[in-house]
Amino acid sequence: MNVEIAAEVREALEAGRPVVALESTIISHGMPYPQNVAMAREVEEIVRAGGAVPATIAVLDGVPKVGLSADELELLGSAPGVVKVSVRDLPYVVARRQHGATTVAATMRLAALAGIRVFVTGGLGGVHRGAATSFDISADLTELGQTSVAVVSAGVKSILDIGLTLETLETLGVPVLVDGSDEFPSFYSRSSGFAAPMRVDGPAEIAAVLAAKWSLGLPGGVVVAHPIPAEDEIPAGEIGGIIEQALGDADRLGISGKDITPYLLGRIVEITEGASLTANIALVKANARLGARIAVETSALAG
Ligand code: PSU
Ligand code: MN
Repeated sequence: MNVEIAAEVREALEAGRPVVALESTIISHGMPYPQNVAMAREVEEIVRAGGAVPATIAVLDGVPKVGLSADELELLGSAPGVVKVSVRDLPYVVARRQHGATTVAATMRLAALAGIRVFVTGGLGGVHRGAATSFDISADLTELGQTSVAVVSAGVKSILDIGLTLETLETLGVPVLVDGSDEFPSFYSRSSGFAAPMRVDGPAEIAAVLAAKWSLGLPGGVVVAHPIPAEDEIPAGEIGGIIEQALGDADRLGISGKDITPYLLGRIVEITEGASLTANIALVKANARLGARIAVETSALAG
């Protein structure tokens, strides 16, 4: 597949300087316009301020791109008909020369093709509640099992079955690190009721785990769970009922498959009258700060 890497990103990679990949489904399908575009720009700025080069990844006119311009971010955030692209969708949007916003899975794959090892997002996909009958398990997990990229997120939302998601990651051999906490976080909340599979404290320790994994010849991803800052969190007790309400609405409307996650994200923003969006933006920014530091430590170790 022909992947177009922006000059700035290519130069940084060739020189061994830190680069952080960023996904685009969060822009096109995860947040409303215009907050989505503002978030995308600010996150790139945060990565730069942290000493790394940002590389937002998407498919534009059928070309997978690593590193986007401001106009391209605007287009992804505002144009109608941008396709949500997981790994299975990549060949189709490329062949049809469409615009696609890449999920965690597709972004990981394109980041790895470009040689990027650190990727920042908000939340991961996982095992959906009711997966025993729906079989709805995000391809993000499959990809984490095989593609050697570290994904910084605020954990997984309880729109998913968090316990089954953690079990599946264990089966796939994916280390799940939690930065600075003994509990796995649930996106809006610092708590989830599930213990941290592996606690780490700070970017140097995280970079050491990544280096150890890949130097042992263990391919595949690493989940770096970064709890939302305490001042931005929505307590689990508060968001729990809202998530139940959104899940009930999705059920009534018969929404399933690739549409379910975007629907739930949008519905939760509506029900909370924007409070969930404020928390979502805050956690992505915090993840970008951590991700840049991990990329800096990782390139220092490699150099
Ligand atoms: N979870 C969030 N925000 C998001 C997503 C998940 O809190 O924006 C997006 C990511 O792009 C993730 C995708 O990779 O949804 C998972 O979709 P699915 O469950 O259809 O695989
Ligand atoms: Mn799914």
